[in-house]
Amino acid sequence: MKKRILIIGASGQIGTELSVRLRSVYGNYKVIASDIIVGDEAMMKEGYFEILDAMDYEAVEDIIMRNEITDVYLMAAMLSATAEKFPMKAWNLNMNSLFNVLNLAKEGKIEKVFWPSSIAVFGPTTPTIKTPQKAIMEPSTVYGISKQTGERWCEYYYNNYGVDIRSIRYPGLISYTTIPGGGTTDYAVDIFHKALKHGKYISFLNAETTLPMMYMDDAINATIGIMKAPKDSIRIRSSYNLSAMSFNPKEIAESIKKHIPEFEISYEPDFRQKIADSWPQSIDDSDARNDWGWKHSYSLDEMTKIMIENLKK
Ligand code: AKB
Repeated sequence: MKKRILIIGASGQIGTELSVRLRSVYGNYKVIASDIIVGDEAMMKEGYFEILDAMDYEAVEDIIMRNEITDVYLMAAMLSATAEKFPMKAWNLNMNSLFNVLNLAKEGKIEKVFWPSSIAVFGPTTPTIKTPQKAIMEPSTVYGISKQTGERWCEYYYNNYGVDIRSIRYPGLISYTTIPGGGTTDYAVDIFHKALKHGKYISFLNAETTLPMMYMDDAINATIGIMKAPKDSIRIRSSYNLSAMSFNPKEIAESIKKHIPEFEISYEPDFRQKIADSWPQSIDDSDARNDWGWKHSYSLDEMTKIMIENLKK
């Protein structure tokens, strides 16, 4: 069967880079990028792009049938900080978009689904260091509740309807192409822009707030890696823990100072501090490594170098 891919949420931070990479792997004409808003000029120009509302079942069905889509990457979501401000909007977007795709897969209209979960599925009662795949999950954020619920539904659709759903729990993601929107880990992207522009940054998280993080290339490799893995190797159908590095605002500032010695950071924690405090500091991702061969490539200093070099351009 020929592969035809649909990315929903292609204009976002992950969707933009995923579209570019999937087009380079499978060919431009096999990948349809879609979003409710237009995106990065290069991503839009390079291949097919359609405006699509992920919550509109008929529209999602139509684009899938018209393009004979086999694989869907559902990247549309409202992230943690924005979701605290608009709980019902976040719930509706995060859940309805998932049900639309799961139901189309249940009806046999698509073969394979990728849906991202997050470290936000964990909460204040979860062990924070090397958080295991299976741990207490009592998320205290709207976003976390939606992702945890989504995971339960993914597993249910796999167990009861045989839907080939694959998912990973992304940590905070850092990239230079597209600015993230509405997340708690977004400071780790913003800090590079402000360091280069103003030589200083006011962090909305305190100095010692350690969180799991990952350079975007690693996240894209993981996403495509889990989708390419043989069906039998995917033992977990809720979502896999995934890890690369952990750092706090003070540590990323130190890494930036190696390139911009005069860089200064100060701290003014806001409502996002509480969200960050409820999340793990580091993640045990041995199931992903053992089951489908996940491995990361980038460390904090390697990522810093790439971010600074590219943002300078
Ligand atoms: C957020 O900060 O909301 C996201 C996430 C960790 O899923 N980046």
